[in-house]
Amino acid sequence: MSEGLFRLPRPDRAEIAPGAVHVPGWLSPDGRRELVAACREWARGPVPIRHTRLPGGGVMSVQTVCVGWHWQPYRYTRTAADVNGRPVAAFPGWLGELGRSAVAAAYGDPEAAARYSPDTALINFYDGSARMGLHQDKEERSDAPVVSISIGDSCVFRFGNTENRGRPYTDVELVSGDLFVFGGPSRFAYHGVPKVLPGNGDPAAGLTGGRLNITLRETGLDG
Ligand code: MD3
Ligand code: FE
Repeated sequence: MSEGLFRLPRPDRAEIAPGAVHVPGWLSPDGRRELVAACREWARGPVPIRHTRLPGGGVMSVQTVCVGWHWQPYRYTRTAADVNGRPVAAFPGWLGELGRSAVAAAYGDPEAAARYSPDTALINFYDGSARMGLHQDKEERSDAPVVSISIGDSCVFRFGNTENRGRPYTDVELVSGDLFVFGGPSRFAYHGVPKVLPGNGDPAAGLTGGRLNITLRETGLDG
């Protein structure tokens, strides 16, 4: 049987912009299942997953839980003053290893991989109607890459420019298991998730509905 008859070809690796590399299907089914299980534990506590409150009084449609450092608009802290005041879960060594293997896969650069030392993970859960508007991530004091892993329902990911929320931007479909690494000139680009695509989730990974995204970052903060 020729799988080419039944599956659209997906490239091994695609550089969407300088330093922005998409690696379709990077995380194995077992890796997805284990990562979903870890995220479920973090979602329970010590700081439960929540809809982040915005300073203007709104709440994000996405639900987020943090590991290593707690992000709230627009800073990182060790304790979650906006949730329950507790210290966030420690950033485990295996998650740093996952980040280094992701950088190696995206860039094919063993030295860039070896020096990557993420100290925070933001875990975002999208139900079918959640979205994330175009924004930049600027709270980190490091220009190290951001590693993003998607599991569950697919989405439209919008990758913009570093100047403003407008065009030009590129829309990319992210599927369960896909890796995206944003470094170099792409590190401070605007980006967002305008749409989750229903009904093509990943039950084998333990997600019957919705989309999970895990981003690893270096905060550049100490202590
Ligand atoms: C490009 N999350 O948590 S991941 C976020 O799918 C966030 O949940 C989206 O944007 C999500 O801040 C997009 C891809 C991503 C994450 C961080 C980036 C792309 C990025 C930082 C700089 C440039
Ligand atoms: Fe972001």
